[in-house]
Amino acid sequence: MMRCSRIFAFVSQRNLALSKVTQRSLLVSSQHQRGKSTVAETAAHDVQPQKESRSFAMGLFCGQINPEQVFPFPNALTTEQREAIEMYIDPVTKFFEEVNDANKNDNMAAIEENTMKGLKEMGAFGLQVSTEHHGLGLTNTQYARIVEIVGEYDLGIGITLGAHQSIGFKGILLFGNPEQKAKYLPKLAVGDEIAAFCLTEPSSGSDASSIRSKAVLSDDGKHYILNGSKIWISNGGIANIFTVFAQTPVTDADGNTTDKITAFIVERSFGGVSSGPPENKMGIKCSNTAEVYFEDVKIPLDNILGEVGEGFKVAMNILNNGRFGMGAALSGTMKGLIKKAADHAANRKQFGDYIHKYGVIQEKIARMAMQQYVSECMAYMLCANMDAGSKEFQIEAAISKIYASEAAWFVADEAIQISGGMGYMRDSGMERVMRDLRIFRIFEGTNDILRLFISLTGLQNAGKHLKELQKAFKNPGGNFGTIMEVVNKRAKRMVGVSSAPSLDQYVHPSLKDSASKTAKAMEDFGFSVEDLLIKHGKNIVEQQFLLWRLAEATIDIYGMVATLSRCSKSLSDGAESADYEANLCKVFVNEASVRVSKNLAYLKSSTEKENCKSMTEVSKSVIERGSVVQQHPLGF
Ligand code: MYA
Repeated sequence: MMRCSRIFAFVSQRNLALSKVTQRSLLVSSQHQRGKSTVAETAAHDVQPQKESRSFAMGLFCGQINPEQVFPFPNALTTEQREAIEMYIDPVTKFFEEVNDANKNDNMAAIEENTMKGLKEMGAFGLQVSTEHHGLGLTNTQYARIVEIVGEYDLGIGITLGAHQSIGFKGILLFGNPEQKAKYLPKLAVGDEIAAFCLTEPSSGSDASSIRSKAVLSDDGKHYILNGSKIWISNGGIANIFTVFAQTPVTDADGNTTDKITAFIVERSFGGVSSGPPENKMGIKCSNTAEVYFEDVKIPLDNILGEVGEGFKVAMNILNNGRFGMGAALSGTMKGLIKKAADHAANRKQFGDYIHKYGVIQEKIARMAMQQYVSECMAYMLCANMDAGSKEFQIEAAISKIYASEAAWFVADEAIQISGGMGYMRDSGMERVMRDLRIFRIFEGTNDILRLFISLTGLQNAGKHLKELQKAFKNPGGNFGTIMEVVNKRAKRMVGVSSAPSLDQYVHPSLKDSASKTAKAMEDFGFSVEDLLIKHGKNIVEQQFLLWRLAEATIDIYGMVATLSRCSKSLSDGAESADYEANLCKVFVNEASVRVSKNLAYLKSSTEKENCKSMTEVSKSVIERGSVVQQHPLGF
C-alpha cells in the first residue's frame, strides 16, 4: 500500500517538464522519505562490511567449491532499498530519452550543457557518496542498476560519470580519512567539482607499477613536491580534483631507501597542474580525455591517500572496486542494441517473410540475448557480494569486465549485421555504440592483462594451498581428514572415476544436467591447475599461452555458475521468464563446458604446444620484418 502511494506521488511529479524539475531533490527527498539512514548506512564504502565470504574463483583454483558467494543467487536489496531504487528508473530513463542526445554529444565531442546540469541535479555525480556528504548513498547494486541505464543510452556520459566516481574519487571513499571525506566529497557529489584518476603515463600503461612521476618531501617536511605527467586521463581536462599516483622515497626499518608508489589527492588549485587539449578519439567522444602535467605541485601531507608507499595497492583496489560498474553499464548497452536488432528483425521482410523467422537470424538473436544474460548474471552477482562485505572479489571483477566488454562487442557487431545497411548508417546510432565500445576491452586493465591477472592470482593461491597440503602430508597424524580427501580424489582420478562435487543441492532440479556439466568442468579445472603447478612450478609465470587458456576456462566456469544460480532462482521463484532463462542457461552451459574441456586439454596437448611455438616464431618474423613476411602471390 505504502509503495503504491509513493509511486503515485512520483508519477505525478514525472508529469512536470524534466528540465524544470529539480530532479536531484526529487530523488534525494524520495530517499529521505523511505528512511534516509537505511540507504545511507548501506552505501558501499562509508560503512563497514557486514561479513566476509570466500571467493568462488579463488576456491576453484584450489579444487574447492566455495558456494556461499554463488548459491543461491544473492538477494542484494532490502525491500526499502529496492523501492528506493525503483523510483529512479523512470526519471533517469526519461532523462536519457528526452533530455540527452547521445548522437549530438558524439558530434560535438562534448556533453551538452543542459545534460550536465540535469545530471548534477539528479545526483548522478555522487551516486555512492553518503547522504551525509550530499550524495545519494547508493549501494553497489543500486548503483549498478542506474549505470545500466546510462550504459544503454550514452557510454560517453557513462565514462564521464565513471571516471569521476568509479575511479576518480573512489580512493577517497575507500581510503580517505574522515577529514578528507568531509573536505572533498560534498562538492564532488553534486558535481561542483569533477574528479579524475591519474595512473597511466607515457611509459607506463598495463605495467602500472613502473610509473615515473615522483613526489619528494619538501625540505621543511610540510609538503610533497610532485613532478610528472599522465596520459589518456578521462576527465583530465575538466577535473579539479585528481587522485594521483607517484613514486616516493620510502626508508625501511634497515635504513634502505627505495621508491614506492604513494597516492595523493591533488587539487588543480594547488598550482603547477595543467592539462593538454582533448584527445581526438574513436569513440566515447563526448567524454573528455587529456594529458595532465604536474610541475612542482605542492601537496600538503594531509592529502596523502592511504599510507605512504602503499599507493599501488590503493590503485589496484580502486580499479577492482570499479570494474563491476562496467559489467552493469554494458549489460544496459547490450539491452539497447538487442532492442534495435529485434525491432528490425521483427519488421523487416525479405524473401517473402520476416527475417526473424529465419534460423540464421534466430541464432544471432539468441546468442546476443545469451551473452547479455550471462553478463548481467555476473555483474549483479559480483556487486551483491561486494555489498555483502566480500573483500576478495578481484578475480570475479576482472572476469565480469572481460566478459561484458567482449559480449557487448559481439552484440554490437551482430546487431549491425542483423540490421544490414540500416545498421551501418550513422542515424541508427549503432555505429556510435560500436565505436564507443571498442575502448572497453582496452581500458581499466586490458582484457589481455586481466586474463593473465586472473590466472596468476588464482595459481598463486593454489600454490599456497598445495604447499599447505605438502605440509599436511609431512604431519599426517594431525591432518588425517584433509589427506584422505586428497588421496581419495587422486585415486579416483587415476582409475578414471569422477569425484566431481555435486551441485545438485544448489540448483533447480530441471537444471541437473547443466549442474553436472559444470561440476565436471570445475573438477577438471582443479586437476589442470595442480598439473600445471607440478609441471611448471614458478616458471608458469612465463607461460602466457597457457595462462590465457586457463583464464578462458575460469571465465567460462564463472559464467556457468552465475547463470545456473540465477536461473535456478528464477525457476524456484516461478518467475515469468524462467523458461526463457532456462533455455539461455542450458545452451550457455552446454557450449561453455565444451570450451572448458578444449582449453584445459590445450594445456597439456603436444599439438597445441607446437602451435604456440610456431606462433612465437611467426610473431618474431613479423616483428623483425615489420610486416608480413611471405612474398606476394603475384611475385611483386
Ligand atoms: S585507468 C588505468 C587502468 N590501468 C590499469 O588497469 C593498469 C593495469 N595493470 C594492473 O592492474 C597491474 O599493473 C597488474 C599487476 C595486474 C598487471 N588487486 O607483482 P604484481 C598485488 C589486488 O603482480 P605487477 C583507465 O583505464 C599483488 O597481489 N591486488 O604487480 C580509465 C601483489 O601483492 P603482494 C593486486 O606485475 C578507465 C602486488 O600487488 C592486484 O606490477 C576509465 C604486486 O603484484 C589487484 N588487481 O602488475 C573507466 N594486482 O605484494 C571509467 C596486483 O602482497 C569507468 N596486486 O603479493 C567506467 C565505469 C562504467 C560506467 C559507469 C557509469 C556511471
